[in-house]
Amino acid sequence: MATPVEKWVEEQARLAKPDRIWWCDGSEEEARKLMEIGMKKEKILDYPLFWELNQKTWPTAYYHRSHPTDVARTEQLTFVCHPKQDQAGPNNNWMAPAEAKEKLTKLTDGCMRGRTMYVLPYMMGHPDSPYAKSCVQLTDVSYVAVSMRIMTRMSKGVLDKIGNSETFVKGMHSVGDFDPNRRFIMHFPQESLVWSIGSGYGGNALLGKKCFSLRIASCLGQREGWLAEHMVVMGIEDPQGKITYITAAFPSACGKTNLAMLQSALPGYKVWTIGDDIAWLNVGPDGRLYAINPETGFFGVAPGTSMKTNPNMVHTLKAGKFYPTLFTNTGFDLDRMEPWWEGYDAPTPAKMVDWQGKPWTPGQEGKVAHANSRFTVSMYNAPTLSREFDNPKGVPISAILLGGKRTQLVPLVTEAFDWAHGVFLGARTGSETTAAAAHQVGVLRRDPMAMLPFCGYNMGDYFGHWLSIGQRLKHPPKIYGVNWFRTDEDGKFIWPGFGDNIRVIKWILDRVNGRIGAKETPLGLVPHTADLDVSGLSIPKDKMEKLSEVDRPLWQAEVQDIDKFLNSFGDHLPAEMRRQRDMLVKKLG
Ligand code: OXD
Ligand code: MN
Repeated sequence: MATPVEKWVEEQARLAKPDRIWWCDGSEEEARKLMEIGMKKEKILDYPLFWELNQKTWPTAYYHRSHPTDVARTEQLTFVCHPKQDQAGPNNNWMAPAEAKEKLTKLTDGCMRGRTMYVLPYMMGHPDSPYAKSCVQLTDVSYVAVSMRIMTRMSKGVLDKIGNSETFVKGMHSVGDFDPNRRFIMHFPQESLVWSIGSGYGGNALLGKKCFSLRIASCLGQREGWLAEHMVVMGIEDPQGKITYITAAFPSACGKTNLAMLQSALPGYKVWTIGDDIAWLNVGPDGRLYAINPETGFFGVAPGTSMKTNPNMVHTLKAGKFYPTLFTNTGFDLDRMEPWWEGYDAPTPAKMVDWQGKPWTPGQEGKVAHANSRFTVSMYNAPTLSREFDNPKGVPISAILLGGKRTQLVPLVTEAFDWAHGVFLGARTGSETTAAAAHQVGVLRRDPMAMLPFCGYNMGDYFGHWLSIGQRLKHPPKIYGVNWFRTDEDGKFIWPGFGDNIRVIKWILDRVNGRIGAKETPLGLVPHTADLDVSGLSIPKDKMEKLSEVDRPLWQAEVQDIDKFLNSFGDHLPAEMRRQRDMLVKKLG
């Protein structure tokens, strides 16, 4: 008798009509075969899917060039298909499930002709974790199959675990013909189904990542009483050897990956990495908040990654332990067969091809690497990997950092008065936009908890869900707003960022451990000047003060913009959020 997984795979194959079906087991041997196929035979683009890179300098690494129109998440083509539009909220594109399925069925009919359908059984979370979820993704491209091996725990064992159960997360993916007019990333939370067609880009195609672990999982979390968040998870070891765990949410390309494996500028402090993008947060039996990272890989932005900004990532990329490591849309040095990108420390190669395969010489206009070019690499390669990474229970969280990129207005670090105030602080967070999604760069958009593109349900209800989690926590983590990006009159960043961010984290650890006081402002608690360790930095006193300044008239204008955003959730916005807003207005005077 066919299992529910087998039945579903057969049904999808009847529609997509692949030439063959390949059940993947997640082994290295299989990944090597898939790479061979991608390099030689798989006719998906009019060039090979992979080139082998220099195995001496970049062991296990391969280069991939995407379709030129397929380089970032496409939020305008991403839909969440709840039965009612109201459930999706103003933060999501919505389509009625029946209409969405009709559209997708037409687009999928025969889309895998001449291709292989790869069946990828995988877990999000450690298989022994009570918080883990069993999933199956189908795809028609080896690039996605091997990427999923890096990013998730893929194995045959997942099929045994699912057995005769109907409860598994389904992902149907095809690159179709890459036509943006026939591209959709659709989510069906009621069925834990993601159906994505027309794109091979990570955020649109590795369905365990944003699509399941954030959009669908946030809906599951709302139902089951937990949170799926766009957060780094890390442990910070202090000079006494005590490790404190924190999470941190930032919108795409604000340096989450750098933060997750930061090389401390302060002696005696060390960062241990658990995750750089996604955290699942559960209330533990002891009333503390526990975090797991459901993923096993980094899908990080290459430009700007260097021995200066993130030495641990350079070591991770060169480690060559877990097979394979992929580079997508960077520059490509054909003489040395090496990847290269703007901001990398190695000298600029004299002759390269750019991310579109066109000859490129240093000094010429435009960048050799796409701004959103990426690496895909296993976390098991990371020298900073936490001992707790595979702990099925996760790690207890003492502080949550909520950030965005604001060149003005928002202080370097602010501690919320309490959990509910922290939820409001997160709700009003905004960021100047980046290249990880296809939209205008540099415009301010509100991005609560960095979840605007990823919350699979009405964000008004999401704030209510955060508040209800807070009520169940006996020992809630403290919540902090952080902003590394404030600039001076000349438009230069005041705070050095990168490894120096440990200074802000040290202040947070000192607060969490009750070692120091703080100064009250209308926005929350900020550091007393003497408590922020800036030894060895040369930031003038007036600039340091600017980092914690609250400009009341500017904030009054900011409140009007916050109001516009919060009001868009209508009566889904919890009364507590309005109360917090009124309190802020009163404090601003
Ligand atoms: C990512 C993103 O790729 O947030 O992590 O876009
Ligand atoms: Mn992300």
